[in-house]
Amino acid sequence: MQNTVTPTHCPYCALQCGMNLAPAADGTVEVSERADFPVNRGALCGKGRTAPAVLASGVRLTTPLVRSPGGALEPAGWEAALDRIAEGLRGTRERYGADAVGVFGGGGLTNEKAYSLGKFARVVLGTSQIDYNGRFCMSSAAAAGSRAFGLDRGLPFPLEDIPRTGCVILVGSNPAETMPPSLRYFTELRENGGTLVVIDPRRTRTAEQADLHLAPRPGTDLALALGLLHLVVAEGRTDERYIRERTVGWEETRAAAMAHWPEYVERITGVPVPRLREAVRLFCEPEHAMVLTARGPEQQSKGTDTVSAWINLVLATGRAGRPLSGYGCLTGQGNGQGGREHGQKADQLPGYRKLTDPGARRHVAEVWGVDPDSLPGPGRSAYELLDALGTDVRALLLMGSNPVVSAPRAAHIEQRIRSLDFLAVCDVVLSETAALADVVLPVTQWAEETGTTTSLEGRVLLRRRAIAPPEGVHSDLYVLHELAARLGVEKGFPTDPEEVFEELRRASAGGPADYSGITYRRLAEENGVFWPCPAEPSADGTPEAGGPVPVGGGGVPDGGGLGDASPDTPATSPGAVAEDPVRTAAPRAGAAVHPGTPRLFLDRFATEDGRARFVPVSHRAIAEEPDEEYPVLLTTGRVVAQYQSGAQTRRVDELNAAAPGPFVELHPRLAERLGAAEGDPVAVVSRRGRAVAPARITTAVRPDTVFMPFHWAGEGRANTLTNPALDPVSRMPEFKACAVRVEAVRP
Ligand SMILES: Nc1nc2c(c(=O)[nH]1)N[C@H]1C(S)=C(S)[C@@H](COP(=O)(O)OP(=O)(O)OC[C@H]3O[C@@H](n4cnc5c(=O)[nH]c(N)nc54)[C@H](O)[C@@H]3O)O[C@H]1N2
Ligand SMILES: Nc1nc2c(c(=O)[nH]1)N[C@H]1C(S)=C(S)[C@@H](COP(=O)(O)OP(=O)(O)OC[C@H]3O[C@@H](n4cnc5c(=O)[nH]c(N)nc54)[C@H](O)[C@@H]3O)O[C@H]1N2
Ligand code: SF4
Ligand SMILES: [Mo]
Repeated sequence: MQNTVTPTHCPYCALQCGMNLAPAADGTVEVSERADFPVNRGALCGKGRTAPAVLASGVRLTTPLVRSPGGALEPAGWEAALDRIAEGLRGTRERYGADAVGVFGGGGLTNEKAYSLGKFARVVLGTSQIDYNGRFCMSSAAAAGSRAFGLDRGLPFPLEDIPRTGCVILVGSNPAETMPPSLRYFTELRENGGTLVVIDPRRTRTAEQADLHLAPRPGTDLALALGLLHLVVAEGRTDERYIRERTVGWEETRAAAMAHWPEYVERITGVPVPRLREAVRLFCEPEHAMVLTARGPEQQSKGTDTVSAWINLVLATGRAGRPLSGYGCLTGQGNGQGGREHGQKADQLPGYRKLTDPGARRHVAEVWGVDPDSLPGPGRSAYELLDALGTDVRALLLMGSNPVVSAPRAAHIEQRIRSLDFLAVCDVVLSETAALADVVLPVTQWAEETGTTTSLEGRVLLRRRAIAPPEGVHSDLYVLHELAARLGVEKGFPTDPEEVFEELRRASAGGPADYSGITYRRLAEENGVFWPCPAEPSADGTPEAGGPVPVGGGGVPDGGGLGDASPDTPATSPGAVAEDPVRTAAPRAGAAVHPGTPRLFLDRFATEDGRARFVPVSHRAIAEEPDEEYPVLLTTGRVVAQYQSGAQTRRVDELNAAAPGPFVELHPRLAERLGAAEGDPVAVVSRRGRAVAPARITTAVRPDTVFMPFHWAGEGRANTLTNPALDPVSRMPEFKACAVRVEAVRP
């Protein structure tokens, strides 16, 4: 493998750009263009291009660290560090019970890691207290998608459909900064005569490319979508036949929308009625159209209802489950899609199964070789879990997140983390959260290990190992294997990712996210495979995908449930593939393999009766409206050159040069009132705390709103300010809107 070029994928966002890696003289790797991967066709953003910088030994962790009696983190051997973790977890369980031990995962972990982490929590620790950072990401869209369509796959169609639709409404999404190579799809859409509508309180680099930009007040997308639906009805633009044949629940939804008059919606959102009408015209006139949401409308305490309102608009106009049309969510993290399917979520088992479903418990318990009754029930959501640290949950194993920077109300969460009896963190660098741990384990990174991710398209991809890790660094799978053994479970936690994947195939078989027909070999040959991809039984009844599904361990009950949906889970539109007019993955000649499912719902939705569900929703205010004391709205988000909590990208010189630190984006009118000039430090104060960062004065933001990126720790940490008010369904915190005041900082 050494000295050759290895085709693989970027370690960062959900676009999962293809890239080639070749070993470099300094022991790291060089990134080069991989033109054969269709999604990015060789293009990379600065983060992907510079990712190898984090492999360098001066930057990353290369030895375990254990906190000494004196209180400092000191280098230690693996055996001692693993023993210490096992002791910390076991001791807590013995004293306080299994649910006093928590696990926190991440949507950046590969499918194999996410799967093993969920299994480790339920089988080895016996705890219900596991959740992950994806709760902070796309959980509102996932909840709304599930309740409308019976299934949550972020994009039910590939990105390549975008240039051929007629209109895209992009709601609270800034791909120019967050997924630059994907902008091509929107540019091509416009070149082909389609239109782009962007809805964002800021005039972002994405909004600058739109035919129409609506800039609502943060937190009012629900009213905006209802106003558009009102106009659709009033202007007679509904698709009555589609509504009759493919949906249920229209009457109530229609009534709810009719209560949201355009003038009322203008008052709530600040978007003038003529611009609402223009958006409706652009969306309804072409034959095909799409709505895509990202974190703007989703990271709200009513994010689920907000996404439902957008889905209602798509359904009422007959756009879901039809070629070149539909609703999609642009998932964020590298494995944001797969990471939410295989069991690191509080309420979930692999294959996107429900932990409360007796049939799902039986199936997975059998694969795991355990008694279904031994599996714990659902636990707390991410914020609630972090909030319980030091009280109900006294020890934590954390893998793939940096909540000290990225959790809402971060000063409080930092204090909860500090109050733990025991904290173990696996990371590639010493993040702000790892720095608080009792034990830190240095783990391998993307270029040093093999594993699968599932991109925002629902395309399962193979990341391949290109170089050997430094001595003294092991994989997350090795960590789980060793800890399981120390806690009395000798088998079931292999360190070979392909072996884990083979078990994941069986565990997911028959579930909504069915991976049973996918193999590493197929992934290598086919540039990825879209799920669901069941292992279809051949004529003689033996399951036969790119290889038989091995039945070791518990096994799949008499080969059943593989091709067909199991009785306890809804069918996932098996007919869709045959209907697919523009299928990308064709079955290989002669082999009875399922081709994968690039496009979902073309025949039927994944609900019991095959129809989509309208969900009647009404506008409600954000959890914390501005008042005299806190008169301004704060919203938060991203810049192109930093990634998430910045744990990785703040260690890359080139990225720091481009985005050196936090800032507060504010309108000239607000700046003038404060007497703040460009670059002056300003303080942003909320009921949770105070953050200070230089002013960036721009007319791109609404005068009633300030914006801060959340990539930094310390004084400029945006999450010191954010409000952990949770969505009642998805448990998503309100990252995108809270009340603040802005003050000039005098030296
Ligand atoms: N450079 C970079 N790229 C990334 C990441 C990163 O950290 N850095 N993270 C990855 C991940 S995990 C994710 S989830 C994605 C996120 O990708 P995006 O969702 O595109 O990113 P955000 O900047 O969080 O939010 C998008 C936009 O929402 C707007 N917004 C704020 N409040 C509201 C509101 O109330 N309504 C509406 N309609 N819009 C609002 C913001 O102004 C912002 O421009 O990016 C991925 N890609
Ligand atoms: N104010 C505000 N806050 C937000 C958001 C917002 O828009 N506004 N967005 C939210 C969203 S969408 C997200 S996704 C979260 C993300 O926030 P975090 O969960 O903090 O995400 P990362 O910074 O990517 O943290 C990943 C950590 O895992 C490490 N890591 C990377 N790969 C691996 C691996 O394979 N194994 C292990 N063990 N560790 C690894 C990295 O070095 C890093 O320390 O932030 C949320 N917080
Ligand atoms: S857009 Fe995302 S996947 Fe592509 S290179 Fe940038 S960070 Fe990596
Ligand atoms: Mo995210």
